[in-house]
Amino acid sequence: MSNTQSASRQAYYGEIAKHNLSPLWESLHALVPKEPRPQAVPTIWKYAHLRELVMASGEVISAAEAIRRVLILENPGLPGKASIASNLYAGLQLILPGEVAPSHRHTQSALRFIVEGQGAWTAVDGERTTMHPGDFIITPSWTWHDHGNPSIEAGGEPVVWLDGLDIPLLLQLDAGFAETFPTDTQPISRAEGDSWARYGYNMLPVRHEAGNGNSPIFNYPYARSREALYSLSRTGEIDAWDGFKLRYANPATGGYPMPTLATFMQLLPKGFQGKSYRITDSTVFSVVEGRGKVKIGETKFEFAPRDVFVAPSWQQVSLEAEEDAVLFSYSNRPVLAALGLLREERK
Ligand code: 1HN
Repeated sequence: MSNTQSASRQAYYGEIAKHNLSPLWESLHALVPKEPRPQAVPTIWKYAHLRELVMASGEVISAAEAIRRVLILENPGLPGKASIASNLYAGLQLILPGEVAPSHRHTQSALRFIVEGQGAWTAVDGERTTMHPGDFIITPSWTWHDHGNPSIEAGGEPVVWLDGLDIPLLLQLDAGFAETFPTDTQPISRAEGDSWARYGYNMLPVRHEAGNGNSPIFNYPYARSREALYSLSRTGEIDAWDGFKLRYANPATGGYPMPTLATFMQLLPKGFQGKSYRITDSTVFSVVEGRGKVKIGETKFEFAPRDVFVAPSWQQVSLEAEEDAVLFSYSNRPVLAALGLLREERK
């Protein structure tokens, strides 16, 4: 293209910009890529480096003042976006003995995955559940939720969990609403364990009617998930890509626990060398047990218990385990699946 041509094009672009117009042909390839080109980059957060910083947040601010005392895991490819991947939020939340994180609700769906400590509780729409490491807890869209931790005298200890939310998706959709409950803690109307008794045993209340797609179980205890995977590892066939992997389910529908977030747990037996796959759901992993390696795109990480790492959309992923390893993960798979956009390739 000659200089005069280029100059007259620039002048033209300047002219149309005044009328809120822009030339598609300059951005067509970026807007309609041949395949996903995520801005998020493969990243690991090593808990050995993070722990001290998370604990130090307890001296910087109280849970009451912070509302939620959380360090956001921000992808270096998405600076300032409070996102670990294009459509996913992740953070590490600390609650100290004697603290309460006050009750509120919002349209964002949230999951908690307990990383360290136990005995704290979360209340969701009238029922409390006690946290243990490896438990997966949900607070569906628009449910009241508050968290608390017993005092030191009552045996409380610092508790840290990974928060996973669909925040970037709801921002994109301009669908965020939030409200604060008038008191710090919400009234409790059902005994702890009520929802587990009704929905946790492959049985349902006789007149149960499927609701809005959110699971009626709100704590999926680690002991049960771990037992399922180890049982499978003794009797079932291993998957060459995933090891032994199960998806968490809404027991009333068989669907995902919440409409925007899928969750998984997998066991990679010692010596496992997984084949490479790629999939269009960006996935956040939290290491529960064991050490190993993960290759995401061209990047290789060593992982250890409590580390968090992210595999953005359509990056080749392969997993290896030096010792039995258990990984929790979450993704935006339900959204992609509902829109017919879930693609997977297994080599
Ligand atoms: C939230 O409500 C929690 O309830 C954690 O623990 C993290 C991040 C953004 C918006 C709401 C919680 C959050 C959040």
